[in-house]
Amino acid sequence: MKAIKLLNQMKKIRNSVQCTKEITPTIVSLFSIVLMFLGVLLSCQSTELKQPNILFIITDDQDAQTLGVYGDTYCDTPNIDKLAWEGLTLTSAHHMGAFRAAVCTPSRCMLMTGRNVWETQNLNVKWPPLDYTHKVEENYAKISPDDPSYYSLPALFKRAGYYTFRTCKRGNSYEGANLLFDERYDKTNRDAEDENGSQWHADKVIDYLNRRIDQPTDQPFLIYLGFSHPHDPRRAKPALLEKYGAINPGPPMRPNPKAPKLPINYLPAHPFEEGHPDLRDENSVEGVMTKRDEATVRNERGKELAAIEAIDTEIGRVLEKLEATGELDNTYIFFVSDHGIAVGKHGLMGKQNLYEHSLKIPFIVKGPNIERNRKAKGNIYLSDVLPTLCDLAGIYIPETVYGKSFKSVISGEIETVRDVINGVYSGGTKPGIRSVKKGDWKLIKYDVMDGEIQKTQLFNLKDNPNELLIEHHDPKVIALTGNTPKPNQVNLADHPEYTVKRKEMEALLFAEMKALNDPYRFWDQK
Ligand SMILES: [Ca+2]
Repeated sequence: MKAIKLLNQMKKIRNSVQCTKEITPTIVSLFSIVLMFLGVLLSCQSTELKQPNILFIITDDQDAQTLGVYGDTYCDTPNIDKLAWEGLTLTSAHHMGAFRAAVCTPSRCMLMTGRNVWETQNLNVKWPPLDYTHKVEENYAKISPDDPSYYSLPALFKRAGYYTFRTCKRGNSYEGANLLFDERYDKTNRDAEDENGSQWHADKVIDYLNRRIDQPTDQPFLIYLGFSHPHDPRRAKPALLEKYGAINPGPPMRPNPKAPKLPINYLPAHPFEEGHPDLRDENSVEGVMTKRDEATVRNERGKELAAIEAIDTEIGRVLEKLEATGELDNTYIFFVSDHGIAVGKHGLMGKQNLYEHSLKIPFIVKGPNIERNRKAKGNIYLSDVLPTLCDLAGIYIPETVYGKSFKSVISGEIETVRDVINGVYSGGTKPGIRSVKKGDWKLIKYDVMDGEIQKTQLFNLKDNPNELLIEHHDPKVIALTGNTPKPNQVNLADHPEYTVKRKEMEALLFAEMKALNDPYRFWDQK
């Protein structure tokens, strides 16, 4: 704005100077040079002011450690690796938790509203009817500022002039927000073939980008591209299954040497009932059911990586098309998952726990002015995404938001947006599981099965990043994982030298539960 004012003032001066005629031609041309310089300055500024596009890619149930940038080298993900190489990877990103078994639902509600887990309890999470026809303007006309969806991601971006596009699985999300995307597609695709696999969602985005090529427009876009894999059933094409030593659905009779090795925090069973009997994800996953033997877990991990590589291929197709639009340089590209997943870690198969593999998410962002190949902690939640996207697009951040913009982490000014990270699982017996992290320390508490199970775990994540337990020291487990834990790689909650640390973390957890309006209390919280 300042540059525009200055330019106008200069033009006025030049006009008045040219009118006086006594001024020499040299002075007039000097003014012209200054004007030219200001014009260049202004055009640079207007490029910077152009609203950026957002391509937000989200996978379903993905442990961050499946990706090379987080340390696992099994899975071939050249396109995701390239995003990480060209952008920023957050090493401490979380989904915060869930109060229902379908962890996806609160996770996606937090993403769409910027609210914390407990604040998403009364949102409209109905599934769209099978005969649903999308009429965005009618849907938008029905909402008022009293409706939470008025401040949801698609509504905020629609009001800011964006074209908002969504393709994702059916259900398990905030329907109030889904109703407000300009364009929406819903299909849960977990099969191997293209039409019922990850390709279907990529095709929808590619169709849209082709339209932008055919009919160029200045309208910025927000594309929400949600894949339904690697959530089970993890069905993949034969060539990919072969590559990762897996069969579909499994389990095989014996371990395939080509299958990914067991994770070092693998256990044949969780040491205690974690509080959700008959949970689908722990008992009914295709090809696994209640089995946790080496052949079954390695086969399932092979299927998981095959599904992730299939997603990576589709991301590559989308990015190639985005480049063809000529809009790649003005697009922020995010790659995240809705939460993590165990797939054999700690004897668990699902995400209904608060170990790092399930609480943390992969989080990569690449875009205008983001430094290449950088890692930062971030200490973020999915609730921070909405305010951050608003911040990047110059949209006001609504007061209903709990999350914080981490634009300053993206720009490299700061390393983290908060010191303390909470975790909630309250989808089974109550109150359930809670965790709190600060610095290197993490406390997890279980109060489940009507008080039958009351457990506390204390980990130093710097010394014990995989949250190994005494059960991981069992020679039979060591023989399977090939990993001999260090003596201090155990639950430290009952070790006398950590009594003070435990007390401190217990107090912190209680304070955080109160601050989050957690409706439950644990057996020892007064
Ligand atoms: Ca999920």
